[in-house]
Amino acid sequence: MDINLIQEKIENELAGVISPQALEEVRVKYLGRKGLIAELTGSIPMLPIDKRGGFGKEVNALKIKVLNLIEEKERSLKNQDSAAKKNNIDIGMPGIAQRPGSLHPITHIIDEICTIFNRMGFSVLEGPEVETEYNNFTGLNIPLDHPSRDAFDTFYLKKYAKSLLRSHTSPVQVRAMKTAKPPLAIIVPGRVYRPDAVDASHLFMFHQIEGILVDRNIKFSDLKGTLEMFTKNVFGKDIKMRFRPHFFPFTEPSAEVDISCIICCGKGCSVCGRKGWLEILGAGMIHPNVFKHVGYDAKKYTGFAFGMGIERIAMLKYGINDIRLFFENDLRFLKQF
Ligand code: 2U9
Repeated sequence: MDINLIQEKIENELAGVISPQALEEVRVKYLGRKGLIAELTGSIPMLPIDKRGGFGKEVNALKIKVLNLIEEKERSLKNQDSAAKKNNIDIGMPGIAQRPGSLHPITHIIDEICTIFNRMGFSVLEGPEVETEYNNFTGLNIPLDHPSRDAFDTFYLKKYAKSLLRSHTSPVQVRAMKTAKPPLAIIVPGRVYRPDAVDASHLFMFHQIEGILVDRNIKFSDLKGTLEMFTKNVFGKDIKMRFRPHFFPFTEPSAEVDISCIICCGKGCSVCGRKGWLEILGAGMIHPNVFKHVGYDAKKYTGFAFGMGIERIAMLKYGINDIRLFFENDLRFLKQF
């Protein structure tokens, strides 16, 4: 038996002792007539002759050490007790438990979504929030006269020409494509900025997750399968999905994606505006002009892209009716996650 380990165990036990009764229990357990140290002493004659002397010395040293530790603890308990009496504190009273913190709901849902895409082979990538006009617009085939380039829809920085606060996370994918060759499968979470008037469903800063997958022979059906896996993982296996034709400059063809309403399961209610469907994301096949901008051969490669607003997903999933709640830091709200 390792004497050092026994000593360590006794020290740990003593550290947890807060009353004279508990201290007496430890004393009896180790130093009592039938205690561990008496047992160790009793086992010496059973040892081979050449081991007895060394072991005996170790047991004796342990006994002295434990005696000293117990005396020391006794003194410290007495001191505590008299200090507590002086201040009228009941040291036996149970403490007030501290509630451990929890993740912010947005962080929580970003983690959850990234894990789902991670399992499908996507890598998570992040990038800067201050971007160039090129990465935010031009590289994505967004024409010079597109309304999203307007100062009413994008925060431009005065200090540096052609710099802005990114209005979507897509510039991170542009950067990734400029530096890495296909196959490429990435998922990009992060903050984005748009000068919207604040109300229950709009803020001037929110979070997005976007993803792209580029390889030879990627088809629209790959996009469908990937998004189906995603929606079922986040909202449950019974959820239905539909694609509505749409237009984005960076994808062709493009679609908006709805899920069957998670409140009324498609029957029609106030949350889905009696439609039975909730819009949750946009998606499409990456436009060949985007490939040209980043130096990919559009004849060789195809790819899909999708994007969603995280706050919207979180609001639907948790039944939250006001986006401002996420950023007011009201503990009554945050504690629920
Ligand atoms: C590259 C190429 C294409 C990302 C995409 C959407 C469709 C989309 C919106 C959802 C709600 C933005 O937060 S929101 O307002 N996004 O509908 N995003 S396809 O397409 C890309 C991205 C990067 C290089």
